[in-house]
Amino acid sequence: MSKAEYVPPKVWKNTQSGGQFASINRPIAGPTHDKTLPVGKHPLQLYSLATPNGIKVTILLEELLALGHSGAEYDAWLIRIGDGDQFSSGFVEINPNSKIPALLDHSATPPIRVFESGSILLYLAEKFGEFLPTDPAGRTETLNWLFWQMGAAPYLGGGFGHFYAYAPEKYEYPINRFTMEAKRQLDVLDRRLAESAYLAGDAYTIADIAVWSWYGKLVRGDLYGAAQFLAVDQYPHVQRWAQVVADRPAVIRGQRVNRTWGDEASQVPERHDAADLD
Ligand SMILES: N[C@@H](CCC(=O)N[C@@H](CS)C(=O)NCC(=O)O)C(=O)O
Repeated sequence: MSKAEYVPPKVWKNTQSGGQFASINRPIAGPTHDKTLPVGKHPLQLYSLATPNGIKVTILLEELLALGHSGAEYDAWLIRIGDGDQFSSGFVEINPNSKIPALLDHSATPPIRVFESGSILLYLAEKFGEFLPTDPAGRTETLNWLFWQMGAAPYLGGGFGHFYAYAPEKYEYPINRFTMEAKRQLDVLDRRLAESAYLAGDAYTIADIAVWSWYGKLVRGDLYGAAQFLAVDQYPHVQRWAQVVADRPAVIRGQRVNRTWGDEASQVPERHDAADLD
C-alpha cells in the first residue's frame, strides 16, 4: 500500500500524528494548570519518574547515602508525565522546560532549583564532594563524558527509540538514520571502555551513572526491546562495564524509585525514607 507523500505546508499546522506520548506533546511551553508541589521532610526534594533520565539522580542519591552522606536523604515525588504532571504551575516553577527530573534543595535560602539531569548530577557531586574527581584532568574527562551523554542520548531516545518503539508506524528512513547513530555511539563507548575500566578512568563517576542509565540499560536489553536489533553483543567492553555498574547495590536501589511499571516488587512510586526500599 503506498501512502500519499507529505508535502509540508508553508506554515506548520498542529495536526496530531498519534503515537505514544502524542497526548503530552504541545508546541508551547508554560503551565497547563495550577498546582503546587508537595514538600516532604528532607532538604532535597526530587520530582521525577524512573525513566533513564530520572534514575540517574536516584542512583546518585542512593550512592551518596551508601557512602554515609546522611545529608543526601531525599523525598522523591512521582511526576506522571503521561498524565501531564510536568505541566503543573509548581513543576514549571522549578523546571521551565517541563521535563523530569527536577530537584529543589531547601538547605539553601531561598531554595535552589536544579533542572536537567546532567546539572543535577553535577550539583550533587559538588555538594557532597563525591563521584567527580578533583584533579583537573579527571574532572574534565568526567565532564566530557557527562556532556557527551547529554548531547548523545536525544538521538538514542528521541530518535532511535521513538521511531523503533513508539511511532505509530515503522518508517525505514528514520529507523535507519537513528540506528546508524545509536550504533556509532555504542562503538564510541566500546572503544573508550576498551582502554579504561570506567569512562573517566579508574574511578566510577557521575559520567558512568549518566551513560549507564541509557546505554548500559540498552545493551542489557532493558530499553526499547532493541538488544537483538542493535546486535549489542558487538560491544563487549560496554557489556563488561554495564554488568559491573548494574551489580552496584545503589544502582539496583535507585532504579526502583519513582517506578510505576514492571514487577510489583521493583516499584517504589514515592520514596521518603531508606526503609521504603528495604
Ligand atoms: N535533557 C533533559 C531531558 C529530560 C526528559 O526528556 N525527560 C522526559 C522523561 S525521560 C520527560 O520529562 N518528558 C515529558 C515530556 O516531554 O513532556 C534531562 O536530561 O533532564
